[in-house]
Amino acid sequence: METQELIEKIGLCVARGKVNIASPFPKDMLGQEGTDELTRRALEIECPPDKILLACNDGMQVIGSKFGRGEAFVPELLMSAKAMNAVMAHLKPFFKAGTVKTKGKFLLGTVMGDLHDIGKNLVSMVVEGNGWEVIDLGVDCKTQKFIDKIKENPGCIVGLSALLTTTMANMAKTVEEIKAQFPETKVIVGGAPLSIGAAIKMGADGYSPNPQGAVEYLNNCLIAS
Ligand code: B1M
Repeated sequence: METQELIEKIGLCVARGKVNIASPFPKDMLGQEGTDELTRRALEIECPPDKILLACNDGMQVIGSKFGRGEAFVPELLMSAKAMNAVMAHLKPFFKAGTVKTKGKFLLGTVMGDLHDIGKNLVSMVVEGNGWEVIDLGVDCKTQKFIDKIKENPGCIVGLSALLTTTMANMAKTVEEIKAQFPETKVIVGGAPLSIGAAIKMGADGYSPNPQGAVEYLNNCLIAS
């Protein structure tokens, strides 16, 4: 396979969620190589890692948009995220070596009192898959935990997730405290009980109902800065 063909195939496998040759998903790609094998091969023939990453971002864009339009669902998104992670595992050494630069740091956590993390983990994977370094603080994060980590990571963008109507109040307090101590720090919120109105009311800079929207918000922050 030519270099360009290989790169395009990797992007397609991300969009379709094809992780490796053994993966039974998606059915129509049974027995075909996935992102794992293709990325290894691409790097062996010295494909530029940043070109591979760009193709993957396009692939994530495809599945993210489908998800946004209701044409793809959580399992497909998870498979694409998994396929993307398989690429990232191969590209990680290049990130560490500085050959490929991450776009910035995204500090992400589920707010205090809330143990739901499936959506947050999805956001984490998709954002990481789009070239950001994600610092995942986990679940039940007290405001102070965010404050401490912002101090350690100047310039980061913060993401808060909440799944319970009751923990939205904790989210609002966390946003308020972050904004009081770090007025320049951008905060995006998300999670099932949230809405754009609730996000504005609590003083957040951004809101997204899905991972792809979070990526778009982050990428727009880059353009604006
Ligand atoms: Co709970 N739970 N749960 N739960 N749980 C809900 C949320 C609930 C709606 C169920 C119901 O009653 N119908 C309800 C909340 C009601 C409300 O407040 N309005 C509820 C409740 C009440 C509870 C408990 C209180 C139950 C109890 O103990 N009596 C309890 C609370 C525990 C706690 O947190 N303190 C509880 C516990 C649990 C489990 C631990 C059993 C488990 C969580 C396991 C885990 O996460 N590791 C669980 C689950 C699985 C659910 C449901 C069934 C599924 C949630 C989920 O993962 N959805 C949920 C019912 C439902 O949603 N149908 C329910 C899939 C996930 C991909 O979607 O998280 O929305 P979501 O994430 C989306 C978007 O919201 C967005 O992107 C994701 C992908 O599209 N998004 C962001 C999320 N964060 C974002 C951040 C962003 C941007 C986008 O930027 C920063």
